[in-house]
Order: sequence, then C-alpha cells, then structure tokens
Amino acid sequence: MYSQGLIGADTQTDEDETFLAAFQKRIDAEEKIEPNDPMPAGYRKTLVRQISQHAHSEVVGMLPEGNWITRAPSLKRKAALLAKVQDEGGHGLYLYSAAETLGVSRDEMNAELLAGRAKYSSIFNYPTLTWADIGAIGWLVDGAAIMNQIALCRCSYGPYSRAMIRICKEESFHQRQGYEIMLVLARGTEEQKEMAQDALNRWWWPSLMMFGPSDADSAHSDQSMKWKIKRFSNDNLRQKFVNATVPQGHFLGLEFPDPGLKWNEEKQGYDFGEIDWDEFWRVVKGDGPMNRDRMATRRKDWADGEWVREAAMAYAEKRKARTQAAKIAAE
Ligand code: BYC
Repeated sequence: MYSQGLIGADTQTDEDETFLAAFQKRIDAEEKIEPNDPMPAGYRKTLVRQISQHAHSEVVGMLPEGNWITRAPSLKRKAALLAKVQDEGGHGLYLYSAAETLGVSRDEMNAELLAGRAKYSSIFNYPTLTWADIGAIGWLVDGAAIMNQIALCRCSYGPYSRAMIRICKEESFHQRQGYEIMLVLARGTEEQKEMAQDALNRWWWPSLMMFGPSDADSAHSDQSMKWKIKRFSNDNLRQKFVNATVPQGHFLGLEFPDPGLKWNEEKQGYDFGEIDWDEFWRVVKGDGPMNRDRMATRRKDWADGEWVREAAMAYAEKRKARTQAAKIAAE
C-alpha cells in the first residue's frame, strides 16, 4: 500500500529476534514508543494503516452530518452541529499529523483514500435521512467511537495516544449533544418519537459493526494487542458498548431492533443477536448504500480545493522569502 521507503527505511527487520525481544520488553513495561525510536517494520506498518484509516474516517465522517447543517431545526442546533463537524475536521488533522511522524506523507495518505485503496469506517456509508439521524449519530456513532478511543488513549505509540486524549474530550461533547437531540425527540410529539425510533432502527446494527469483525475473524487484533496498539479485542469493546448503551435507549423509551437483546445475569451484560457480517463486508469492500457518493464527494472537494492549496503554498513561499531577505538585511 504505502511505499516501504516512506514507512521507515531505517526500521529493523522483523527477523531480528534480539531486537524484537527488546522492543517487546519496552512495550510490556508500558514505555511509550516515540517517532525516532527503533521499531519493527510491522509495528510501523500497523500504525500507519490504523491511524490513516482513522484519519480518513474523521474526514469522511464530516459528510453525513454536513448534509444537515443547512437544515438544522434551530440556530442553536445549527451552531452545535457546525462546531461538531469542524471538530471532526480537526481530529482528522491531528491523526494525519500523528501518522506523518511514522514517515508517510499526508499527500500519500490522501492519494490512497481518493484512489479507493484506503479504508475508512463502514458507518459513514449509510445515509442521514432525517434530523433524528444527527441525534443517533452523536449518541451511537460517537458513543461507539469513544468506547474504542478511550482504550486508544493508552496506545503504546506516543503521538497516537496523545492525539486520542484530546479527541476523546471533544467526542464526549459530541455524544452528549446527540443524546440530547434524541431525548428531545423521544419526549416530543408522536411523529418526533417515531423519527427517533426509526433512526435507532437504522443506526443500531451499523454502530455495532464499527468495532470490526468478530475476534475469530479479526486479522490484526492478536498482534496489535501484543504490541499494545489495541488494548481490547473488537468483541470485548462491542460488548462494553452494548452494556453502556442499552439502558440509555430504554431511558429514552425506545426499542432496540434486536429480538435477541436481553440481560444476562450470569455474565452481567447483555446478550445480543448475530450481526449481519455479509452486510458488513459488503460495505467495507465498497458496496454500501453511500460508498460511491462519499468517494465522489471527497474527490470533488479535493479538486475544488486546489486553488486554496496553491494560494497557501504561494503565501508560505512569499513569507519565507521575505523572512530570508529581512535576515540578510539585518546581518
Ligand atoms: N469499517 O483485523 P481487524 C469517528 C477492517 S470515526 C471499515 O479487526 P483492526 C467519528 C480493518 O481495517 C471512528 N473497515 O482490524 C467521526 C481490516 O482491514 P485492513 C473511526 C473495518 O485494525 C465522525 C479488516 O477490516 N475509528 O470517531 O485490528 C463523526 C480486519 O479487521 C472496520 C477508528 O478508526 C470498519 N468498521 O481493528 C462521528 C478507530 N472494522 O486494514 C464519529 C481506530 C474493521 O487489513 N481503529 N475493518 O485492510 C481501530 O480501532 C481498529 O482499526 C478497528 C479494526 C477496531 C476499527
């Protein structure tokens, strides 16, 4: 995917047993790995893959909600949604910067996305049909994101873990604004309550899919947990999310679209039905309801933004020349 040259020509080979053992010792001792530290090629590659996918998810994730900025039901709602979508753009930037510390350029990551080779979260390939979807995204999608990202705050790679700490603070606000939208709708007219229920029906299963394939089918989990990039398995985080979210839905007076959902006293958690994994993989492979639309929008936005990039570069070059001239004059 990314050229080896860019992802660390200096990296030790994974066959160097002594090096691998010493590296694992640092991980086991909970030391943070920093950009200039030696690291196995596989560790670097896994981080570039995960962090760049995460950054792309934030940026593509602006699209379903951006769809409602002009139609938010009040000025207050519009301002909050605008701020949330801007935060997501900011999260993308922190994450691209964290990935850049591993030797891959932002242009290269972006090219991978626009070429359709890089993944982003499956959740953003579903449409936002009503205002209640904005509530459901905040409550469920940001709720799922936080569950996953709180664990990533303790990721062994320093720049990623530090970016996650900042991002999680903002995600908490996003989750609350979403839940509050749902609360208002659920306590509103019959029609508003139906809208809230319909949004939950459509977003529940895709939100559970955000955590990735089941542990048995997760290609990367074992190694990522050994390197403490991931702290919990996909199924473990999914279960924590279900346990935290179901009581919140019941408080809203809404029904979950899963007849298999029930409290299990023995495991002190909820049992839930089987995820439609065919749907998950279809969406991940590009055949979800909105995949083509999302990519077409990203490509158009990138092309439309060319003059902004050119102007920014011209300004930066002019400033650099002016600073240099002032320096020479002062000598
Ligand atoms: N969608 O071995 P696995 C947000 C891929 S955005 C698409 O378990 P891993 C927000 C996976 O990449 C939230 N693809 O992988 C923004 C792998 O494919 P590759 C985004 C998925 O990496 C705006 C393959 O399936 N959060 O917060 O160990 C508004 C096998 O999976 C998905 C992050 O990105 C999926 N759902 O675990 C609101 C968190 N799941 O790479 C909110 C950071 C799996 O081999 N990422 N795949 O081609 C992670 O924590 C992990 O990458 C995952 C997957 C848990 C997602």
